Amino acid sequence: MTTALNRRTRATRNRTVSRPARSERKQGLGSSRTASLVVVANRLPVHRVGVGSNAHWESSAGGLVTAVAPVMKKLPGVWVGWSGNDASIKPFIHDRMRIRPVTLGREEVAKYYDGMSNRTFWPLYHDAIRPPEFQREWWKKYVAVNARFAQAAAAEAARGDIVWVHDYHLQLVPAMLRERRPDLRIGFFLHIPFPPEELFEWLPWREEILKGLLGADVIGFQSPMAAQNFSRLCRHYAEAEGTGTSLRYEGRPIVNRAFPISIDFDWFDIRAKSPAAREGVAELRSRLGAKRKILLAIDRLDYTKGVVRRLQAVEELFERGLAKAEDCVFVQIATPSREAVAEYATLRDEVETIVGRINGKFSQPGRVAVHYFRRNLTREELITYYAAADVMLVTPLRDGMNLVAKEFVACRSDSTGVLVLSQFAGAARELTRALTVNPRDQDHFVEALRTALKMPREEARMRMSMLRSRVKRDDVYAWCDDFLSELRGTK
Ligand code: ADQ
Repeated sequence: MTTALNRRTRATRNRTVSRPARSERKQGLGSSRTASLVVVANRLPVHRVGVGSNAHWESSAGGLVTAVAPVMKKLPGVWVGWSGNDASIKPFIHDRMRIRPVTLGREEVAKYYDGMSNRTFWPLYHDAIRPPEFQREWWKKYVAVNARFAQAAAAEAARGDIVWVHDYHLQLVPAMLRERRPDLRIGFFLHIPFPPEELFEWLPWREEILKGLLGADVIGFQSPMAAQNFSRLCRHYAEAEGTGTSLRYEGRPIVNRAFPISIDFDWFDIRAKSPAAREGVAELRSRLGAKRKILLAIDRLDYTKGVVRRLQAVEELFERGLAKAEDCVFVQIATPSREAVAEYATLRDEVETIVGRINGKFSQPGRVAVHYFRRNLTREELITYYAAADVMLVTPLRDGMNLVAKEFVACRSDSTGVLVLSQFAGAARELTRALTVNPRDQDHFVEALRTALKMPREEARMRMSMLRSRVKRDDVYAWCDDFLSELRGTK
């Protein structure tokens, strides 16, 4: 009943942005029609698989795609992004979405993506967990590539359309797009944290970045703290005026506030309850050892996710005899990520060394202490793991939100399972019934693991059902609706 109602509500919401006729797409036409949506993101929501006549496009996994793709399927529009290789590809339709590829050459990928995006912005915006690097050559390419994305978006958008730019790769696009197309409503959403003044000030191009973002009408962050950091910096470096959540810049009003991203709760919930998923869970549990408690972690293999600290806490748990391989197993699933960047290769070696060390010390015949899988899983496999685990460890050192925490909650339809969550994940602000930890405080971390493993069933159930109500209510559709209605000015 509730699900049917939700679907109806969503269908109504989604009708507010409808696809224009093909002929209307040309710039300058369609002033009386409902505005369409153009999403601009570094990557396309699809990737090429197979070779020769078997080659085709498939939908991709990952934070942004997971969040926006379900909405885009119901809000027909255009997605502008890089295809992931240097081939020049014509626009095409995939799963009812128009795809407009942006071509990047090898040198551009090395400087704009591996360099400026992943070795400057990524570490700088994540508390400088690794030292950010600043190179003028990377910056030049970042500017040039941002201009190409802005040009592609300008060409795709009809008069008065809504353009939604995503993430740290494209922070100059809002202002570049406004310069070309002042008729558009432009939104920007940052999926990662926005740093405090004392870190952001390191950036040699700090004013350019702030002014680039200020080209948007609505600037969304994962947390109020990020929005406040931005606001303070804009007043200081860009001569903007205003408060924590609304600014004035060059005579225009700008909304800058938190829009915490979420997941398609019902999608996970329905699949996790299916007979196929239940069978998968039973099989997985019997393979891992029917009576063993399963501790689970699923992340991109990234230094912000705290994989090493987590393994050290698990190691101590075994070392102090608080858990034994006979009755407890830790499963770490890690998606390979950014392997062209040196820090990521080093991290992989470090993780593999610790896993080997723990297993060398604590595994028993037929009872491996840590199962480590460095690979991509299908959504169905992920759901099986989420639904089978007793304790889920989501313990990043810093994370904009973390969708894994919310996916786990959505997969626990019987309200079992305990979530251990880092206070430095954006999700901790909403998921207050999780056991929160400071992942750098190992005593506290080990204690939280012990508490999670021993938590009485009733307490776990009470906590999980509150977590589920929260994620169900504030799902990805609510997030999208909130952002887009703010952008349309209909809030
Ligand atoms: P990410 O850093 O990529 O995203 P996260 O929010 O955890 O992080 O999303 C990861 C997604 O990848 C999840 O949907 C998860 O299911 C999937 N995934 C993880 N491991 C996988 C595996 N082995 N196989 C298949 N799928 C896997 C960025 C920010 C986050 C923010 C999101 C969305 O860093 O803080 O939550 O964007 O805004």
